This record gives sequence, C-alpha cells and structure tokens, in this order.
Amino acid sequence: MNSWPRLYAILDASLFPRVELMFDAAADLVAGGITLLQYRNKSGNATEMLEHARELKRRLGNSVKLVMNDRADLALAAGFNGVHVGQEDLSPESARKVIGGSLWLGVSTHNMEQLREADETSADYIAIGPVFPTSSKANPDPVVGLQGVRDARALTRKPLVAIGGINRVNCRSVIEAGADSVAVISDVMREPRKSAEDFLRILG
Ligand code: TZP
Ligand code: MG
Repeated sequence: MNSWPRLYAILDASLFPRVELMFDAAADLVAGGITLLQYRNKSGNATEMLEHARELKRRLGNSVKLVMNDRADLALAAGFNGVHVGQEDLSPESARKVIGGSLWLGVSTHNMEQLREADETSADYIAIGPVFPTSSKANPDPVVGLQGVRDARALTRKPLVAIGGINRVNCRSVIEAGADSVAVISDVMREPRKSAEDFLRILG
C-alpha cells in the first residue's frame, strides 16, 4: 500500500444478530470506499472466527485489505493481509513469528510507555486509544484525548492509527493531531456505505 488509508473500519461481530447482516455490512463498507477492514470477534471460538474470516475473504476478494483482530494463527489460516494484537494477546514478536515477514502486524497501545515499546518492535502500524470515550470496548483504558495523539505522533514514525469514540464530527481533529488514520466501529456501522463515504469525504 503506497499510503496508509485514512479510514480503517472495524467489523465487530457482536453488533450483528445474524452473520449474513455482518457480511452485508462489510460489502456496503467496501462499496462506500473502505480499503482496510478489521474483523473483530471477542466471543467467537476459533472455528466460527475462521469460517467468518474465510467468507469475508471469499466475498470481498482483493477489493479490501483484511486484518484479523487478536489471532495471528487465524489471520494466516484465512489468508488475511494482517493481524492486530493488543496488550493481552501474543506479543508483537511472537505474532510476527506466526505470520512471517509479509503480513501486516498492528499493535494496540493505550499510553506512551506502551507506544514507545511497540515502536521498537516489527509492528507495521501502531494504534493509540481510546482517544475519546467509547462504548464499543469492554473495560477500556483511560482516554488519551487529542493530546495523546499528538504525543504519540512525536514518538513514532510508524503509521499511527487513532481509535476510540471517533466519528464523522471529530475525525478531522484526530488527523490534525497527527494520526495517519482513524479506526472506527460504531460510526461506520449504522449506515455503512453512507458513513464510509462521509468519512472519506471529510478526511479527504
Ligand atoms: N480499542 C480502543 S477503543 C476501541 C477499541 C477496539 C473501540 C472503538 O470503537 P468505537 O465505536 O469507534 O468507539
Ligand atoms: Mg486483542
């Protein structure tokens, strides 16, 4: 990818009462211009996650880059483009051993100490957040605010993805604070195609 996408949509399986609705939402996001999509499933088992992931890959093909949340093994098995690990998942270097050199590795951080540490790893991008209050994550860390994004920007040259409570109203301020990209769950899920189009227009 030449430049890191401004909008990183996260497809959270828990938001869909039926899996077909999740696949529809994913297709709508891509129709709205999404080029980077993460599959996140905090309650599914490996079988279900792999099934969903393979189906996403089958339906969306190469029109979007796909990233698996938490599970390096499933990213590889599903033919995804990358994996995203948090502070309680495999360490970045262990995840890297699983996925090898060519898949992307993203790492979540929630404060400057974690960010500095992630910057020393082979991570391809670093996420910082929650920037604003969020209801999409259980037990979120304290919000870092726009100042947290500015501080993070000063500490890494890797692509910086801001996450948490980002919507169409505040996304511009997050990019202006130094993020390369905004990762969004709730504000791209209500009306996926339209919100993706809105975000991309606003982020220009
Ligand atoms: N990590 C930090 S905040 C968050 C995650 C997964 C949730 C982001 O969701 P939303 O709905 O965009 O606030
Ligand atoms: Mg995780």
